[in-house]
Amino acid sequence: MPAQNSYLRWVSEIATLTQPSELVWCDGSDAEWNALASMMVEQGSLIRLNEAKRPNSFLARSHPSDVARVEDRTYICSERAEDAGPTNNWANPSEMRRTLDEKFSGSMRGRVMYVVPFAMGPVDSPQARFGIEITDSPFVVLNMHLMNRVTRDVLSRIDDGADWVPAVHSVGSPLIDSSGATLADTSWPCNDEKYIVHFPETREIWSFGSGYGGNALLGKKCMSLRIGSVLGRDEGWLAEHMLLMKLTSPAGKNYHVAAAFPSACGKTNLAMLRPTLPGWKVATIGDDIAWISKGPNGRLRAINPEAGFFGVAPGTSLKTNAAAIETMRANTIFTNVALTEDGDVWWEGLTNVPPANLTDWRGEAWNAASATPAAHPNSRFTVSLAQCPTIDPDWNSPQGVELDAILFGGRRATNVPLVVESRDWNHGVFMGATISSEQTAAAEGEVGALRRDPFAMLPFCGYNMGDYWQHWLAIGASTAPELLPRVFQVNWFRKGQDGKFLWPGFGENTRVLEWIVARLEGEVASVDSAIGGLPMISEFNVAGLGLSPEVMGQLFDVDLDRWLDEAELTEEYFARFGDHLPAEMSAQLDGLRMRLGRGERAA
Ligand code: GTP
Ligand code: SPV
Ligand code: MN
Repeated sequence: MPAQNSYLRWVSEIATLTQPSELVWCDGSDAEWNALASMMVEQGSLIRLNEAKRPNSFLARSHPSDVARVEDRTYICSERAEDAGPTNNWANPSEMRRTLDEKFSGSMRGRVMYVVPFAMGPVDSPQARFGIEITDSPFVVLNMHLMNRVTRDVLSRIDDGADWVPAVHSVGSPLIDSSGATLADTSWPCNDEKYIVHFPETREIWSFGSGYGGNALLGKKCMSLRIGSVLGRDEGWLAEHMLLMKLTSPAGKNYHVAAAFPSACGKTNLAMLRPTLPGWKVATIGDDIAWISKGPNGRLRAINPEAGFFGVAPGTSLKTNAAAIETMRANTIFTNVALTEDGDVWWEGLTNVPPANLTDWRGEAWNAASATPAAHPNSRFTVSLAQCPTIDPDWNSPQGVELDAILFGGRRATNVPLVVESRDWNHGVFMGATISSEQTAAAEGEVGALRRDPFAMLPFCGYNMGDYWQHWLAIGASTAPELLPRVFQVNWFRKGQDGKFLWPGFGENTRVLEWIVARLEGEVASVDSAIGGLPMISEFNVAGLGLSPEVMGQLFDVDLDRWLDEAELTEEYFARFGDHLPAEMSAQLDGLRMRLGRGERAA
């Protein structure tokens, strides 16, 4: 890791390599925000939204080829290929350094190089980590103002000896070519060739060619998850793709819940849940990333390292997520949503009927008869956590919150019941390790294809996934069982024969949380099934939902043959990890098969 003060040398090395025309040290101030936003509006790369309807808010339209994370261009360059493991793209670090040298050489010519010091987590938290992102994208700087704690304080901490992660980002579109000729700028500069690169041993990040989301906001997936997971492995903590929330029961007792769902599978919705059952309250702490470590009393504590939301826009409405709608009332950056006639935003699902005379995310006129969606399926809003009406007053607490329950979920039309409780921690790790989910638009690839997404970390684990499972097992083994959070699997997405969701979801997910709390309090029994503890249907609160006994049966059905098929696929999947597969994972699979063979299912 770079030593004290070395950031000055690093900044000048990167400037020498990338040859920007100007260098700006950022401070995260409002003045900086206003100046950058106005400049981008003037250049035509941001559209200022109607001040009366959406104050201090902007729309960006990306290049149509730069709309999501690019997993096949994302690399983990550990010294040894096996330390990246079978689920990551590995590249030889010295070869990759040569490639990056070439790509970044002169890549900022004619552009401003911004140096953005940031903290992940409250600056004073023992769990906080510092980083410096160098970028040639003012759009990235604006987004980082909302997503991270951008402050010069970080530089003083580094001066005092704190560790930090260097992160270099270039859109890869210089404005002066190698012969010195000036090139025209575009409203969303990027490069056809993209590299999102991590060096886990030296804890460095290099990102080239994309300006979108997690590809470019390097504090997010690159630092807080890929590099974060490596730091966690080495230092005994966990960096997770999880929402974080406080749930208050009608009895006034608080429970902290973390939940890992794959990208675009409902973390933001659950984090801002509006309970439909009287007396329940939800307070939001985070919607994407949790850093979990053992506190002085042995219990697991979590912080949200981020300071903002980068949420999926389509499907977000007053009905599905009123708190999100309220959060983005002002001071918000929208990317790839549609623009209304009066300078506001729209996306599929915001209202049933689209307003007339929309402009789609590509800047083309759009109406309800158009063949393509008005907003890109991975269009997003960037906004500060502080604006969320349901934000937990403790979201900034340096100590974080003690976890009572961990949920694993995914999008599964079949097989996986609405909720199942793990038998114990190790079984919970097995549940996390075997998550499959239908792919969403959050990354390039075939939407809908079922894929393994262990711990919802498939695209985000910075080291061998088998070793990561071992790390989870070790955290459990070193903690008294009664201090550990209880682990559950949930699935809001099971479908009936008609192809429709069986479960109303959203606010009604309170009912699942109610059952989970009743389990934590020992107030209800669970029914032992081959895959874990299921609710007794008679004790699961669906009052007023009008679900037929048949639907209830389907929601909780455990089909033994289909689960034996799943077990077969799990065995094949596990085999990919070779020596890195913890023996405990094989033992868990054997246990599952034995219980399935005995025909254990819900009563
Ligand atoms: P990333 O930000 O990509 O990590 O994802 P996220 O998990 O925060 O995604 P988000 O909460 O934005 O997921 C949104 C998608 O989940 C939309 O398609 C929603 O309609 C869907 N969704 C969320 N909750 C529910 C639910 O309870 N039932 C159903 N059927 N869909 C849901
Ligand atoms: C995800 O894809 O899981 C996100 C969005 O949260 S991005 O930050 O672009 O990765
Ligand atoms: Mn995410």
